[in-house]
This record gives sequence, structure tokens and C-alpha cells, in this order.
Amino acid sequence: MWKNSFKLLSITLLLSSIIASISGYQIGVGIADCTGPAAGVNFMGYAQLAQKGAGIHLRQFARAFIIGDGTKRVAFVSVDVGMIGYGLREAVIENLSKVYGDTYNIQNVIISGTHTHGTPGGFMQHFMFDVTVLGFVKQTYDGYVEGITRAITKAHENIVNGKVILNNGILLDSNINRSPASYLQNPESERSQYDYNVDKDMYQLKFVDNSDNILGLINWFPVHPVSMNNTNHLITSDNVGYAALLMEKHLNNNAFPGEGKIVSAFASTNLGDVSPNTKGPICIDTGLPCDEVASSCGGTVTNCIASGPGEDMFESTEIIATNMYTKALELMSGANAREVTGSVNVIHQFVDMPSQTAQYTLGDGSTITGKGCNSAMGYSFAAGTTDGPGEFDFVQGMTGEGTSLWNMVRSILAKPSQEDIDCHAPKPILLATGQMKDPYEWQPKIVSTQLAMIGNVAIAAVPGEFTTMAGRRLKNVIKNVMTTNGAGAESTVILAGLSNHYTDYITTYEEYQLQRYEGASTVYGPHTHGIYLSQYQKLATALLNGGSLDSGPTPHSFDTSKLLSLVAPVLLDTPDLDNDFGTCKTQPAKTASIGDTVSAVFVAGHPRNDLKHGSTFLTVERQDGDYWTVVANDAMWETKFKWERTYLATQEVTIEWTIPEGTSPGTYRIRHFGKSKSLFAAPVEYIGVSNTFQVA
Ligand SMILES: *[C@@H]1O[C@H](CO)[C@@H](O)[C@H](O)[C@H]1NC(C)=O
Ligand SMILES: *[C@H]1O[C@H](CO)[C@@H](O)[C@H](O)[C@H]1NC(C)=O
Repeated sequence: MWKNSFKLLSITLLLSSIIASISGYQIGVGIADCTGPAAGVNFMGYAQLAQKGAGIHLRQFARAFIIGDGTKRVAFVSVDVGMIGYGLREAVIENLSKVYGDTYNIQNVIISGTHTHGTPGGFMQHFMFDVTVLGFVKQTYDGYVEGITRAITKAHENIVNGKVILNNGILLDSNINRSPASYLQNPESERSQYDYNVDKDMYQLKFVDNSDNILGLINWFPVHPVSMNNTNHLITSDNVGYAALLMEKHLNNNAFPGEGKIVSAFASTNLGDVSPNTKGPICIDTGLPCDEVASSCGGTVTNCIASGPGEDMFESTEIIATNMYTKALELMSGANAREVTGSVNVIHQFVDMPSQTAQYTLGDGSTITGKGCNSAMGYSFAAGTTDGPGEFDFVQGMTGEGTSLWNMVRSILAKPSQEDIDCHAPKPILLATGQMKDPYEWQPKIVSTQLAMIGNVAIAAVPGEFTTMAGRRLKNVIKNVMTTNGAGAESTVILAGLSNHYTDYITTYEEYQLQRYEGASTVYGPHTHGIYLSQYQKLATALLNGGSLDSGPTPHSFDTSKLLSLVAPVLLDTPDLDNDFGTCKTQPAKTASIGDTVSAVFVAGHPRNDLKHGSTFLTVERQDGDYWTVVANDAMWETKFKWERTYLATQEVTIEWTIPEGTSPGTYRIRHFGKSKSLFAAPVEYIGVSNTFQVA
């Protein structure tokens, strides 16, 4: 008996060592639609109450990648959302645990938001982040949880043996620094080590099976997905989302969005001070440059707006997306790429930020010690940025007290304590969120920190938006731990931004002093960045030495049924007087050519009656004999789905299709799929169809 077991054990050991050497990693990729309510919910990002959703340009997707080495695994998910909240991640992990036990847990799941500013909000729970969306929106939250869960489930089901390949390269003309004056606060000796004031490197992990067939890609390039500005009301995944769609279309033989097997994410990284609006800011009323530090024109920020490189926001989105896609394609083809080998490891710890003290190195090499503060937002936070200015009389770079109106509002909410004031200096406190408990916690106090390694490639999952230099310093600290622990000189650190938790911005200590928007939004005070430097150093050291850390304190969690919500549900849809739901009120033109935009208007129910995940509100169809072939749906660049309330409960949708190159001539039609709701009844389906039209 003993002998047999021993024999079996040695055979197993022998086998597993052979398998390990020939099979490398276990890799699974998956993509799922996670689009939020298509209309009636405010977008998350610009904090503009007027920016309410009213249709779809590009659907939202969750893209999941599982990488295992036979012992350990890590799941990385990039999601087309503004950011990730603790509750969202917790709910995804809980859902997964019902099927997979503890295979996917708080330790090994990284969920990173792309930071698009064109998607529905209301899923964050912390009051600060839901207030501009009029509170918690359960439908958004459930839609995101469900989509992300499904992407990971699909990735799990697709696991095969494969390899990981790393590449990187420079992409120019696609990002600029939107706070160059802050960047200049970093010492010259440090800045001179870099060619640009933003990172221009795109990092790519390519996943292939053992026959070198591509499974998927994760690309990281630092840029805010704010090519679409705050006047946009159509759901969009913005520049990074469109880059992903272009790549997936290419790799999947023109499959429709989300329907191909090969998945390519363009994930967020140290984009804190990085804008895609490459023409830079000007005063749109006078054409003159804005004030460099205040980002103001004639004393207010409202007219200091950045744009470009295109003529309008759609063209700008397309240009930046195409640049990223083209670069990623070049990296994928493999020159200078290296295969990643070595074990998979991941470590996670929650940290109570206000109670931390850290000793760390500044840009000039000197050492400083400082402590965390209770969370608070500075005055210049309300000024917004040149990608989307604020609405009141705030400017950037405010280190003195502001107007009396805001001082009054502030004192109603919560007066900062003397300790808060001293701790955050030189930041003048607008919102002492750490003191604000009404109606519940405003900003997190306990945050998630996490570090994964695949061989000697580290992925640092950070809970917010690191600026360029803040990101570089963090990467250097981790790389230093790696090289001194024998991981080799070619060790690479990738920063995965807006992961797991959201805590606004993280600037360097030097940048913080100027109190532009990013510094004013660095919530735990001047040493926030230093605390992260020492925390990730600790994570890296523990991970490389096979040690483990305690899980840290438990973050505040919310009962979703008790969260404040001012977004009313859909009670009732009424058709218009003479026409039933689905009636095509305005028919498309009878003939059209490539490049033209064809449109049709339908009597509609509210799009919030159904998220239509994995489905569509519209199709464009071509007649092939007795059949109709779908040539476009609502997730594609060339279509737009626009919703409008025409009278009380009466609504219509306009469907537009810009006929792309390569469309075959023939007979076409547009269909609309919706649901309508009567009082106290569940929504019922209806279908609308337009007259046919000819594409010449
Ligand atoms: C947004 O972009 C459009 C062009 O697409 C432009 O007309 C408008 O002025 C921009 N608005 C803001 C606030 O950036
Ligand atoms: C997971 O949880 C959410 C709510 O937390 C729920 O709406 C969703 O349907 C659940 N199931 C799946 C498979 O995502």
C-alpha cells in the first residue's frame, strides 16, 4: 500500500514536472457585454448633472484573462466603466464563489476600470461618487456585476495550455500632459531621466496557445478616455474601448463586437495627468492660451477646454483609437518581444489609509516621513480639468480659501477639523469627506492594494489614478525589489490603474504642492503617494520571499437596499396617439451610398426596460433572397441609437447607420427591438421595422 502510493506519487511528480516544462501556463480569455441602462442615468466621470445618458454609440464590455501556473492563478479583468468600487468587486467575487468555490477570491481577482467618462454611473456606493449621478442605481450595478461575472466565467471555461509574451514600444502623438505645471514641480534631476512629461510606452501581454494561435492581448497605454467630451449623451467606451473593438474585429475575422473568441483589452494605467486631447487647451471664446496654473480664461475655468486631434469628438476618438490599435498590432507581430516564464503569484492587502505612516524617497533622492490624513477634497477639485471644466467659480491651483458661497456649503456638510487642515496643507479643504457620514460613508478609508507577478512581469493593481511621475516612482520601487531579489534586470512592472477600489488621484508629494485638480483630488493628503510606495514595496518583498501578509482591516460595505437613490424607475411607457410601439414614424431615404448616414425614427418604450446584454436595440439588415442578413448592431461604431422623450411617457428612438466602406450594394432595412411597460406590469417586447432602402 505504502509502496504503491509512493510509486504513484513519484509518477505524478514526474508527470507534473514534464507537464510544467512543456505546457507553461493555463490561460483563459472571455468577453461579456456589461452595458448599463441605455438612457435616463447620468454618466460617471465629468460630474455634470446635465450629462444624462440618452442612447448608445458603443456598448460596454468586460474583458477577462485568467493566467495560472498549475498551482496559483490570477484573473485580470478590464471593464469599460468609469472605475471600480469595493462593493462591485465583492459582488462579482461572491457570484463566482457560488460556482467555483474559492478559486476566485479577494486575493487573486484584479478588476480594472478603463475610466471611460461616457458610461452610466450610480454603482459606486460611496456617496461622493454617486451623488453627481443622483444616488445609487441598482440597475447599473447589477448590470456591471453580471457582465463582469460572465466574462470571468467564460474565461474559466476557455482555459487551455499556452504561453505569455511581453512586448513594449513607443506611441507618439496620442497623449499629452494636462497638468504640465504640476509635472514641473518634480525636480529637474528626476525629469531629465525621461524624454517626455507623459509615458509614451505601450505595454502588451500576448497570450497564445501551444501552437502559437493567439488567444488574447492586454495592452496598457496611459491616456484618459475623454476623447468624447461632457456634451456626449451616448454610451461609449471612448478611445480605448474603440481600440479594443478595432483589434477584436481584426483578430476575429470581422466578428461583431463581443462575439469573437479572441479578446483584446486596452486597460488603464498611470493616466492621472494624461489627456488624449492633443491640440491642448485654449480659451474657446478668444482663442488665447489659458492661464498655465489656474487653467482659466478671464478668471474662470468654463472656457478653458482641450480638444483634438480631430475636428470633432468622434473624429478625435477614432484617431486616438486607431493609433493605439495600430501600435498594438505592431507589438503583436513580435519584434523585440520576449516570452515570459516563471511562476504566477499574487498578493493583496487592505490598508487603512489615514492611519498609515511612511518613510519614502522624493524625486531628488531625499528621504521624507509623513502620515496619511482623513479623506478630503481640495478646492481645485471643483474646478475640474481642461478635459471637462467644473461649473462654479473654482480655478485650478487654489491654495487659499475660496468664495464665501462654498465656504458656507462646506460648513453645512462638515467642517474640517484643525487636524484635517494641518494634515492636508497646503490643500484648502472643500469637502472634509472623512468627517462626512451622511447619508453614509463618502469616500473609502480602507483601500485595496494588490500585486501580481507572472514570472518577472509584475502587475501593480492600484486603487486610483496615478499621475505620470507618481506611476514611474511606484514602478521603480517595485522593480528595485524585484532586481534585488534575483528577478533579473529585465524585470518589468506594469501599473494597472483604477483597480478594485476608487480613491480619486495620486500625485507625487512635489506635484501636490501646486494643488491643481489632481493634487486637490489626492484624498489622503500630501503623503498619499508615499504610503503607496512603501505599501507596494512591502507587497513585492513579501511576494518574492514567499511570505504572506495578513489581509488587513475590512472595508466598509454597504447594504444596497439601503442606499439613497433619486433615479426613479420606469413606471409607464405610452405610445404616441396614432402609432403603436415600434411604428417607424420617419422612414429612411429610399437610396443611399457609402459614407452616407441613413436614419429611421421609431415610437419606443424606455430603453431601461431591458439592458439587452448580448443582444441589441437595433439591427441593419441586407436582403439575401428570402433571408435578411444582419450587417450591423448597436455595439458598432457605424451605428447610433438615440433616445428621446417627446411627451410625458411618450418616447422615440432615432437609429442612424453611417454606411461603411465595403458595404455591398443591395436592399436593406433597419429594425428596432424594444420593450414597453404598462403600469404595474412587466415590460413586453415589441419589434419595429423600417421600409427597405437601396444601397447603391
Ligand atoms: C465637445 O466637442 C464638440 C465637438 O464634437 C464641440 O463642439 C464642443 O464645444 C465640445 N464641448 C466641450 C465642453 O468640450
Ligand atoms: C450576481 O449578483 C448580482 C447582484 O449582486 C445579480 O444581479 C446577478 O444576476 C448575479 N449573478 C450573476 C451570474 O452574475
